[in-house]
Amino acid sequence: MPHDPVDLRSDTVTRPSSGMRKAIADAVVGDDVFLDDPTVKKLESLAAERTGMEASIFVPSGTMGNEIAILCHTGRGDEAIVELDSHIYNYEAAGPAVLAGVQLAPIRTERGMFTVEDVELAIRPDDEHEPVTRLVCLENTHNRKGGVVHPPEAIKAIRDLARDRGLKVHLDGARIFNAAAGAGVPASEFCTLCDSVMFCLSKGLGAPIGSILAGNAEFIKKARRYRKLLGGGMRQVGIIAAAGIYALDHNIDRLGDDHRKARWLAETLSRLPGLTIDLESVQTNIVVIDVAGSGLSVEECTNMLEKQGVLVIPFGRTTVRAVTHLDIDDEDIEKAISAFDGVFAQN
Ligand code: TLP
Repeated sequence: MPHDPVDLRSDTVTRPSSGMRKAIADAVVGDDVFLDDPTVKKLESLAAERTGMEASIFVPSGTMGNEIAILCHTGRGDEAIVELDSHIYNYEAAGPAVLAGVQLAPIRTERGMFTVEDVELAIRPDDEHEPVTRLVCLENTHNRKGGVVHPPEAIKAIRDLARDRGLKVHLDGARIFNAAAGAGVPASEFCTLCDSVMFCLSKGLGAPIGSILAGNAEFIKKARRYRKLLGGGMRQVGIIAAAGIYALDHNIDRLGDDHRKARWLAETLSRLPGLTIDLESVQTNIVVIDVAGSGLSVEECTNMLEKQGVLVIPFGRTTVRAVTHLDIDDEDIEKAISAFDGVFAQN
């Protein structure tokens, strides 16, 4: 029988473990749109506790969580400040424009976090010709910048300015528990600095579906209405929430191991001819590999690696991305290294 490929395309590819499947099978459920599902309620209160926020709501995806947050914090014609390489700006199908009627003001940064001065310069004056700046969106860890962690101090500086200027702060914390493991602090240290935070259960935490949006009780009440509007009100969804509870209980403490494997992979691959890796940015479970020096195109690289049983994704004109996660063990990393070796060593 052929072996499963070593799948490093994303930490979204994990499959529920047998323990998680048992939790799913045993879940007590009810109709969550009637607020009747005890397992969803349990997940939402556990997620609020872990983020240090007052309340939370279970949503089908990270994208929906981010978009609901933007809908809650803004009105038509407002502007939100985002990072140029952020998920919200690049990968949410222009949701803020389509759904909220909000214009995005992207700021280019080196590693994914703007300085206070960057934000200060982007805030619009009170002038009827201009949009009203209403929201600042942060991303931590920063996906396109290679999983970089921004410490709570960096967020606090921006939060202080935002408060001063009457702006809300939303954190796209799809991988906030990776950020927490990377910085060695609880996730709540990042989250409580913000007005809202979204995190994904379906990435490094290993659940098959689902994300959480957290904030104060008033914000979550509003979010519940927008979730309904977007078609995200789900029924006996305790069946999925049970996987989320399992993920929060079992799969957070092990994230450091994914980070160790990413570091090992990055350091080894960086020594191969034709590959360039910014090792400073490899702080969590993401490795961005620039293949320009190999003379091969990104497509040629991904195809050749696939033939050797290793999956990575194109991540830019000359870069591919490899992500470690709970279905990748040490042997998989060894296999990945030898596949890269096969493609690039004699290239
Ligand atoms: N990221 C996915 C792809 O969409 C790129 C991945 O494989 O990394 N915020 C951040 C920072 C994300 O990385 C993602 C997903 C999301 C939001 C959206 O989450 P989902 O996929 O649940 O909508």
